[in-house]
Amino acid sequence: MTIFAPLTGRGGAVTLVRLSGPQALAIAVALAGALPKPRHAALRRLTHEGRVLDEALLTIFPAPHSFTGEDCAELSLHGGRAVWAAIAGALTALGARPAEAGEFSRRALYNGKLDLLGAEAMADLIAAETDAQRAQAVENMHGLMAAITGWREQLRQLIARQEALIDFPDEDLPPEIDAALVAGIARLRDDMQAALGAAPAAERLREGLEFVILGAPNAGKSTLLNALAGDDIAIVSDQPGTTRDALGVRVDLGGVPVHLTDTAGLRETTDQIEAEGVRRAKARAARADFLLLTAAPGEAFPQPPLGTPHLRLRTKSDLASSPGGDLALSAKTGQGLAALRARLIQAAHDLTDTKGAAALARPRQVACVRDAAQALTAALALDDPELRGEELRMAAHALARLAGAIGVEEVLDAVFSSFCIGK
Ligand SMILES: Nc1nc2c(ncn2[C@@H]2O[C@H](COP(=O)(O)OP(=O)(O)OP(=O)(O)O)[C@@H](O)[C@H]2O)c(=O)[nH]1
Ligand SMILES: [Mg+2]
Repeated sequence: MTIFAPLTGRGGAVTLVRLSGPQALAIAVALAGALPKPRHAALRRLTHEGRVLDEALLTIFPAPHSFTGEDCAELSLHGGRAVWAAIAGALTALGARPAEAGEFSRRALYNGKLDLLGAEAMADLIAAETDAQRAQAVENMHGLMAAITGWREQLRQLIARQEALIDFPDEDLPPEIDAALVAGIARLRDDMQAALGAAPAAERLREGLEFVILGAPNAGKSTLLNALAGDDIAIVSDQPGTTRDALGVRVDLGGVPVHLTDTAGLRETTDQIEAEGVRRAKARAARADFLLLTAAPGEAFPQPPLGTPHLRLRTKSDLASSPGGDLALSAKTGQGLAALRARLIQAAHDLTDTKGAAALARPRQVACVRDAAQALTAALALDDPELRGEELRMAAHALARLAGAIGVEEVLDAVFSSFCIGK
């Protein structure tokens, strides 16, 4: 079936429409007359049932040299609802139907124009809000598949060598060949472990980080949130216990998207609403990627949950200097704010740094690599060539699932449902 959809959003001066499928070129002829040379744009008057609908640039991409791998035609129409409605009506009358979300990409995948990892990365690229997210997604569009293809090739060779060994009777097994095989399996397993170690950083970058401001009532938490957001988000007052709800704002820290949350001041209280605020503050702190612990001069810092990276910020430094803490801040004079921002950017980078390892940014990808690495670890614990060969095949199976070479149907809906129409 031939499908069509606008590739551009509403409201622009131009609407770019793609038509893909077996009838794409015939429909283009019916609408525009003579076709231009492939991949050369030409101005055409679009007519249907004797009515002129628009004047548009037409470009054709005969199969297989198109995004979907099918015959495609693209029309750059004048923007606006009426033009789009007229063209969509004509295309439908000529036998095409509107594309579903992600349908172009799905066809590209079936036709070998796009691989599963590339499709996932493309979805991430379209969703990227900051520069570091964009960079990771662009790199993953080809880099991830290249890394996984390398692993699959190594594994294929290991399996071939293992199978060659199966034919040797036990007593004749050449020990140096077996040792080389074991070393090869261990190396591949270590590569995968490195990628798994970096995966939390890749996932954090894809999803954004959670930074939480924590401290006693009146420590200056809401003032700090407003200063970092550059906006008047949270109510500030000299009354302790002002903030009750956890209040979030998205900030871009050196290209990394960070959700920064202001919380209720931590204290024992009989006020039920405030107590709920304190409970929420602690819950946010427990799952934060990074904590900004605040304390006014002379007061104690809250205890961070074990293992959560944090900075201890001495607030209101214009009022009194006080020992302890990593950084002194004053919202009044601005002291320490630039230094704080630099430290937070550094923390955001550290938390999302994959250190050159393949950036497994989705739980699906992590699960497949974990299965493969586990199978290799199991293989290393086995001496029997047949049993070891079985584990190697399990690892190969996990990597094939990762690359979308098998089991692709199970994940397609999940991947493409996140696409918009026209992708
Ligand atoms: N002098 C001075 N006053 C500050 C500074 N930062 C905050 N304050 C004042 O301290 C008071 C409390 O500030 P908030 O930002 O509301 O404190 P909070 O930690 O959010 O307080 P709760 O929401 O009640 O937990 C307000 O009167 C602020 O104006 C600062 O750097 N210097
Ligand atoms: Mg507050």
